[in-house]
Amino acid sequence: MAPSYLSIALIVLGEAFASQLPLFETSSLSQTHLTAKELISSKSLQDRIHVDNLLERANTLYSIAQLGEDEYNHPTRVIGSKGHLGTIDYIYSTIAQLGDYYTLSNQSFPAVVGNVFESRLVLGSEVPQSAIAMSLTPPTKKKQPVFGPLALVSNFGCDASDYLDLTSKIALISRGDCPFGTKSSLAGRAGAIAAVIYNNEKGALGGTLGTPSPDHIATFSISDSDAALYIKKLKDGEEVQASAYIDAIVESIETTNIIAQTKEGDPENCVMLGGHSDSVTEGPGINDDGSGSLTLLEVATQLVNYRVNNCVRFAWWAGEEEGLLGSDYYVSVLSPEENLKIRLFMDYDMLASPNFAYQVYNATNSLNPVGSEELRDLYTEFYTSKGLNFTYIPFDGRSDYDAFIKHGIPGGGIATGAEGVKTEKERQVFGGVAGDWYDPCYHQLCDDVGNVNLTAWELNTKLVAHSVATYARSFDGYPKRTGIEATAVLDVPLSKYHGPKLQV
Ligand code: DTR
Ligand code: ZN
Ligand code: ZN
Repeated sequence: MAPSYLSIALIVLGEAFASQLPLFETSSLSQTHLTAKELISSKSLQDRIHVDNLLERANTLYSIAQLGEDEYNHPTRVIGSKGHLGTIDYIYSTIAQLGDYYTLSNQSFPAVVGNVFESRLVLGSEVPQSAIAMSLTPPTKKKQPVFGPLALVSNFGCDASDYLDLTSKIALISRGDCPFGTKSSLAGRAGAIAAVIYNNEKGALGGTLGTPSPDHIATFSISDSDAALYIKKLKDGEEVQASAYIDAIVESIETTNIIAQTKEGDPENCVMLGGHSDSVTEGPGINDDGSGSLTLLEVATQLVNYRVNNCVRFAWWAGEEEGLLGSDYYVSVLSPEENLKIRLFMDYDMLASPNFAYQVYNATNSLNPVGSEELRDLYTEFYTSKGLNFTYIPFDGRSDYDAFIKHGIPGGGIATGAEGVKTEKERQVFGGVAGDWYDPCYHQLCDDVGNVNLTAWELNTKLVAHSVATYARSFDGYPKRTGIEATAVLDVPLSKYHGPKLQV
């Protein structure tokens, strides 16, 4: 039998042999060229991961972030910017150039974005240094300073009964018990012209008002210490004059998730992974989350050399920094049937922090969708097999796994740290600098190509390749899906975070 028939016959014998066969080119048969691909294997895919390719992609992404300079005066890939549009184009075209291995789609959705151009708060005769205009805050009236007496709101300001008539006053409200947006709305309904939310924990606050409301008013946050003097004065019956000024815009824009799914592989049993394509306004986001997005791109590029038994679905989310907008939207429009096809979701957000720790989401099946624990253990076994340490981090609602685990889909992921501080013990096992942030350039202009640790990035990309290959090859032994109900209980109060910004 001519070799070409033999080789084709061998291919159709199925996986039992094909995975042991070397790659071979068959001779033409009735003009059909069959190139037999080996079945995906973790080691083989990992061996195709090289840091030079990642670094080249990082340089490309930085150049794309520079497209945002004319509008923002610095590189950025924030949603709505030319830097983000360029990122989406780069991802889409890279996958499209791989031929017809993937079904490629873009999912557009409406996203609310805010920008604070200028703000100033004066309490009495002081300018509190901790004052921050909250994300998605509306401007003060006519974008001009407003003046009025400060009024202390009772309790946590979570009920209308906590508010007296605040007409022409500036509300001073404690953090706690309900989202910042609720406080702003209630203050607005009581007639306040601005609101100041003070921290009930030590330190400055920050945060977002979340989904805009017509009742929202211009809202600042300040630290507990900056508020203390004025709380005392007001409780002592003294009058405190204040002024607030915010020039801001809140608007709805269309933005786009990119989804790429292998055409091969069981479409009823998909392994899904994601990273976010956007950065914050402040900088190019090469680590956050260029590292995750580019890792996905590189793994997707190398995966085309293999056959898969289960489908692999890559997602690049838009609007993560605004509050997980893209992954929230994606999960919200999944039908129950489509939801059940996703066997697990792996979140890859910040894989290369310069002062890294190898961090694994500490999911447990008792608190999270069944299967989250098995995914967690895949990560920890990988690090251990390399003689490496790792630490656990909580499911705190700060990244794109949130919508998945809240809708019954097993989730997990790895990270290398953001504004958390590296401990001495972590320095001993990971190196770096104790007492510094894991990523000292987190959400800053300096999150550029020099802000990635290449050793951590290459290793974590090999781990991502391992996670893809493992499940693309087989779900044997992995828990079946049990339903789409929310079975996740986050390690922190449910509403404290939803995305990188605090909302409570
Ligand atoms: N990557 C961050 C969000 C994030 C996810 N997990 C953590 C843990 C600690 C701090 C931040 C985060 C971002 O997109 O800003
Ligand atoms: Zn991120
Ligand atoms: Zn971020």
